[in-house]
Amino acid sequence: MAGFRAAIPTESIATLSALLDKALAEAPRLKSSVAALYRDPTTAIIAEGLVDWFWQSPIPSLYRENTGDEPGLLVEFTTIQRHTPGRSETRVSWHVDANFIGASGTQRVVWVPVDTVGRDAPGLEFAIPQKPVLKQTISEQFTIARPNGGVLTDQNLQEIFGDSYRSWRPVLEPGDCVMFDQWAVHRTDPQLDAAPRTAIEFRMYSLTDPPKRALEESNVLVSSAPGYVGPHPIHSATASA
Ligand SMILES: O=C(O)CCC(=O)C(=O)O
Repeated sequence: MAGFRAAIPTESIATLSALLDKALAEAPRLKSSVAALYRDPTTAIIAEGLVDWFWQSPIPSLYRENTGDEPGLLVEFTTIQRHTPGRSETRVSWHVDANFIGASGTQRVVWVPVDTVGRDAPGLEFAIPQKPVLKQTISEQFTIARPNGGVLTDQNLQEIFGDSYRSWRPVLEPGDCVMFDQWAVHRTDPQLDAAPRTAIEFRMYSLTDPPKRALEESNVLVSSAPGYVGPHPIHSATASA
């Protein structure tokens, strides 16, 4: 995983923050998928604005530089979260994103807060193993087939990693972001709750090494190029063949 300081210009963050405010004013919950906004005709324009914002931002280039591949956006799994002090429903315990975006493919998540996090408002906490851990171990231990849906406690983490993991709780200012893959073990920082914060996580996949899920399910919305939102192009190709 990697942190990027001042990766996104101030005026661009202001535009994003305004879009997120609009999205959350319309969404009935504090957590919302951009795909859900897209499917509702009354909020589709906000979702389109968020997808356009993504393609104009430096985030696709962060993906290219990190992976050497061309990115597509998993609109289906791009989610907005507003955390309000005292509310627990937007807190997520230890998990890996492979649980819902799938294990296969070159995937990257870029988590972008539009408020300062890590001092008063909760950001993310990562558990970084200090010894090599097989992807298979993480895949088996954090599986959605667990009774709690793959969301684990501190005790579960101890059982999996022992004492050999390090906690990383980055302080991020608006414009900073973190990038991680589907294997990164993380949660909402449980130690902070004094201020609200809004964040969006852009989940990207490789057009040349896509997750099986984006290929197999034609109802998963992606944006594989600026101006396009729909199923992964392989489905469009099949439909028009
Ligand atoms: O924004 C957060 O606090 C946690 C988000 C997260 O890790 C997730 O939705 O997978």
